[in-house]
Amino acid sequence: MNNTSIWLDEYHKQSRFGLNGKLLLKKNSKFQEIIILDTEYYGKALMLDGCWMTSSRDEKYYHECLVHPALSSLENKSNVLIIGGGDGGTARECLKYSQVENIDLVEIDEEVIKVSQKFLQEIGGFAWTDTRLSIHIDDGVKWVKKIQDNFYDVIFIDCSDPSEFSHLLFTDNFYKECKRVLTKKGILATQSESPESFKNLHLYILKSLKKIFEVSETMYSFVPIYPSGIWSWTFASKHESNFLKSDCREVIKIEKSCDIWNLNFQNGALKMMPNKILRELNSSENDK
Ligand code: SPD
Repeated sequence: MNNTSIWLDEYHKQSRFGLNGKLLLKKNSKFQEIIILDTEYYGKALMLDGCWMTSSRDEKYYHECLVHPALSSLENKSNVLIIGGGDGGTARECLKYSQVENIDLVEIDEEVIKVSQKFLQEIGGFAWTDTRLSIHIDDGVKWVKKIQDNFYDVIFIDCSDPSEFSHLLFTDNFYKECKRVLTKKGILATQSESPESFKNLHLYILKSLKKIFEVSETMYSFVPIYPSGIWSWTFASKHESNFLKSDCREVIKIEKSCDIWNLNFQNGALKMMPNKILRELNSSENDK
């Protein structure tokens, strides 16, 4: 790759978000086009099939919000499943908890892991060598189908937007399977897209989880490099008591290790549902 700076844009609904930097890698895996751009402001950024996935500067906005509401509130958190998460950021945040004993990271595209280990070390970092982490190259939907009932304390869905190979992660059937394999008080935590740039999909996810689980809550914050910037994470459980209420001896230590998340931030972010989403969520329409 040469040394000249280029602009790379993610196109979304007649808008585009671009980063300027040096192209470190551009290749096609079995599943998608993978690009690494070295930018001055956002650090190294990963683009998959034309969509920005993460960057060393802004990844914490995403990974901390996905992981800590669930893990800080669960009494039992020894057994964790991450679906997707090939850049290692979600695993890194989970491994901050001493009670986490096992993480199965199930990523469909091995190349994403290899590229992240090579170019995005500041994201996955020590997680890749932690013996509590087991990597499985597999389809997350198929993986969950093979798992026995009541097995995982937490499931994190750390996926890209729906595509040919990831759309089944956004279905009622898959959410029901997740519910089956979760322990009694277990939590499903998923990125739930943007209320602005993916409004219909966002509503679909929220409505599905609300219908399938006994309790679900959505948290809003921002991920600067994603379309429209505003993003969401939704948490769901079969068990209502203490849902998302911090119950963790390590919480002060965890808060100190985070750049974005803390309990106050979380409490505010859980109250940020825009009125138009609230209204539609409570209406009967279900438009994917
Ligand atoms: N529009 C991009 C949505 C991507 C969400 N997942 C990002 C993966 C970071 N680990």
